[in-house]
Amino acid sequence: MSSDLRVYGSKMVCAEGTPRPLIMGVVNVTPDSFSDGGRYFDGQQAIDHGMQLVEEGADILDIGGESTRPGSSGVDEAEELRRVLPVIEGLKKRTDRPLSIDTVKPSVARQALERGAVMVNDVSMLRHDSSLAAVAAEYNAELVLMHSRKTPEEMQRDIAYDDVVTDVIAELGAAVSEARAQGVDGVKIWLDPGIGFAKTAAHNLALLARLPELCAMGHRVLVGPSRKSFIGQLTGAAVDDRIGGTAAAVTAAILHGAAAVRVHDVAVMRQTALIAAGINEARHGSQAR
Ligand code: PMM
Repeated sequence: MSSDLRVYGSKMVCAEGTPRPLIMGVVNVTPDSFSDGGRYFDGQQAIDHGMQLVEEGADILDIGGESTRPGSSGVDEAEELRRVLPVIEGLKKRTDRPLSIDTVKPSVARQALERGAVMVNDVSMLRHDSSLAAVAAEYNAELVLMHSRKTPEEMQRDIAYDDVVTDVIAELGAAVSEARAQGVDGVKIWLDPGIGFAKTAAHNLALLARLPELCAMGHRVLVGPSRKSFIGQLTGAAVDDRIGGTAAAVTAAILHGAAAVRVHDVAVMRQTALIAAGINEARHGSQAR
């Protein structure tokens, strides 16, 4: 299986040659992440967890050392590096699956790319430090620009949009221009609506319902609804019990054009994604007749 997402992601081609969305498995090396905080804080546990996700069918592993849970404050660079680098090195030895680094810091991205990561996942959409784009360009890495406002500590306060979908598209558009100006090739850019980042439940639902408008920007779209609060708000389910709600959101995202989903429960979401992709294909097939 190729670790080159230009081939693997852009044409959405799986090993069997069938178009299908990609599954990004989450490897959080943090004591306090939203849904799995502390579980894989130890480096070896995080590596083993990543390998478990590969066995379950993850196409990409996203490794993060800084929690983005609403209300959380950041970690310093040295601590973030201490958390993620051994995990990237360990996973790189054990799998050829593409590795993504979930960071807002250019220095962390650089060190991760040096050790073989091929994707940078920036939840600040270049607002934290726009030179992150130059680092991605230098390594010819994939770059995820995820929509958010403010910092995780403050993002759920005073949330206001004129129209959440048009505002998210405009703000992502500005980030794309910045990334391009810093040398990132357009085909390397992925967009993410940032489910749960400066959004109410209604905003998240609107973004999922109108995802085709975001897809029309011409970049591959990644969506990360996994276990998030809006599922709890709609269903009353506790964070560990949101697999059904996550599957529904994954289905909606894929039916509406997502090229990849970022999830914790890889085996179940892979099955979910394959059914949604099959329905997409059937729809296109029936249009052709
Ligand atoms: N969500 C979280 C962290 N990183 N990255 C992208 N691209 N999209 C997301 O939705 C996203 C992300 C927070 O979720 P977690 O703490 O449960 O991993």
